[in-house]
Amino acid sequence: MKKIKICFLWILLVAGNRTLYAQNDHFVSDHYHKEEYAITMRDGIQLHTVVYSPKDKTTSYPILMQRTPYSAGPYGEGKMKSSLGPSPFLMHDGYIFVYQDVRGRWMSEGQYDNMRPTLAETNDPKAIDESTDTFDTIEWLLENIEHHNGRVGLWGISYPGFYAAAALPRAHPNLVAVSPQAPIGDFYFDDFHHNGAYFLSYWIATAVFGYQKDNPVDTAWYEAVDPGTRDGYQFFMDMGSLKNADKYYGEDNFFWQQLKENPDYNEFWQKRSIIPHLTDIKPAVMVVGGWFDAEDLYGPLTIYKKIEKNNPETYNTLVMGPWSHGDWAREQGIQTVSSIYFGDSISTWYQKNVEQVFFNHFLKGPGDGETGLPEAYVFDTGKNEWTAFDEWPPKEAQRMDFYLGESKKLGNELPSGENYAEFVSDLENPVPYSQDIKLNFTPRKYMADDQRFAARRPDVLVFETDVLEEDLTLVGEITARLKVSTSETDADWVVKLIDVYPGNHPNHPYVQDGMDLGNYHLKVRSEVIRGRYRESFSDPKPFVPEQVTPVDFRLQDVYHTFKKGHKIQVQIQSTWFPLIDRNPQKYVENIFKADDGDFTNAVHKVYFSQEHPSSIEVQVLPR
Ligand code: PG9
Repeated sequence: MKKIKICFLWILLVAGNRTLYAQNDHFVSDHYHKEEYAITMRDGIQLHTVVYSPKDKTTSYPILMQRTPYSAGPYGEGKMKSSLGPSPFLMHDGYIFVYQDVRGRWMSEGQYDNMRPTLAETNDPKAIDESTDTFDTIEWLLENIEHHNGRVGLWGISYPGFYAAAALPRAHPNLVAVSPQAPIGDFYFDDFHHNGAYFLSYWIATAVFGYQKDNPVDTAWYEAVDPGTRDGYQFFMDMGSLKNADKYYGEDNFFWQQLKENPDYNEFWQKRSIIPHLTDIKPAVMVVGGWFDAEDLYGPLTIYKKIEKNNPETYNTLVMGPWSHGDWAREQGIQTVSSIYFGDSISTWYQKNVEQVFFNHFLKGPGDGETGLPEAYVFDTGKNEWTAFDEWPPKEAQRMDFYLGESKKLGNELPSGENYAEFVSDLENPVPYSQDIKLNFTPRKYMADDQRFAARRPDVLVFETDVLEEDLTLVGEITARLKVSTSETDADWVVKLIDVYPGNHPNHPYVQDGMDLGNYHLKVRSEVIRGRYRESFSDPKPFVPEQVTPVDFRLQDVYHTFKKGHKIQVQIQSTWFPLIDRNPQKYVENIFKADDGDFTNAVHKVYFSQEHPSSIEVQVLPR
């Protein structure tokens, strides 16, 4: 395990890179020639494909492709794909860049399918999935594009990250390097649901994307349909039950219909997960994600771990940085999420020292496993430094349990005596997920927001350690093990793990207006479970009123040092609005179809006694 700091040398280089980025538009026109093709798949469907080839024909180049539902262009001349274009390092290096509208999207023919299920073995030569479409595209490119060196790479962020991962099963032999970045792994645990709770904030994305071929992806939904307010909290409160959302969606918005008709983790969602198919992987893989990625955090971590488990011989690496969704692909000097500053030029450093090294090695260089990159480059969001691990999570990690206790205490000892804390979960006054809730596309920056406002609400239970006398570093997965009861028959449970800064913590120049870092409550990790799924995501069960019930669930990995002088805090609540929809708290068959009259307040209890202990299980790195 090697620790590295981003040295100030990079400040100088970044200055250079900024002009590098500024050249993008002219650089593309000056150095790349653009062609558009309709490539025929094995079942006769044609996919719109845009190819940018270097004008310098004196040498050959690898192909680096991205498959996307967000339009491959035509875009204007001189402008390669906008926010998800390649880094300027790769652009200057010289590649044949390819962008493709996936089946059924934009200028490609065929029927779109959300997270198209990966084919089971079949003898049907015309059977298709995203892997066969990628295979057929690569075959055509190798046959018809000149000056390639026979090697193909594939990458993409978010949904395009899913298409990169979906090409891994039965990959084309010339596909030698794949980088799924913030990939969707499973729509039931990424983006739209978190442990069964519906991410209402995604509701807008569904409307905007629409998943119809001609839906203008850049039409701001709340400009197209007057919501009557810009206040996201108020808009969703006024909406009431999810079934009232129909008036904003067209009946033909099949994505919304899919969400409404499949509230449980049923076969519809299960067959769309890429996770079970990550076996017999041949290409080299580099998975990239952000610790504060509000959309796809399950995907990168689960895809990396599954490939590692199923394919020990495959080159498979992980990069997890202090980023929200897709930050690493954008050049920005200062890396902050909410008011937390992580460093300068972190994305530029990654693009030059990690991503460019990975692709050049496998697409231009020796192509063996000796890239010089570590198994896992992981950023400590407490110390603001990268660590190179030789496995993730690190094998030296040790389990530690933090028990909830009386007087709001959080400690490593099993509590004694009988005790619990209770609160009224008032659905007319749900706990906001942030203090800044706009009616926007999706809340991409909330995951490092200050949580003081929540800690001071009567419907948020707070437990915290004494001031730490030495640093404590958490790595890997976290498990919440709660003992709860409710006066009603359904409930959501939200757990937030928080780093409480000292009252005199110094500020930095990038603190958001009006914010002060003294006593900042940094949300290191948070997660929710819809209580009906506590035993199974496929088989929901109501609660028995007032019966003490275990609710265990996973919070995604972290790498965070709680420094000496800080405190570790756990917050527990049952609403998180409008990040997730409100649970009626009265058990109904399908919450997407609940009536407004089904919503009822409830008294919830969390127990922390010897007989019914509640705890947070973490993994710590020995000092
Ligand atoms: N994973 C993100 C997303 C998927 C579907 C709808 C809305 C957002 C993304 O691709 O950005």
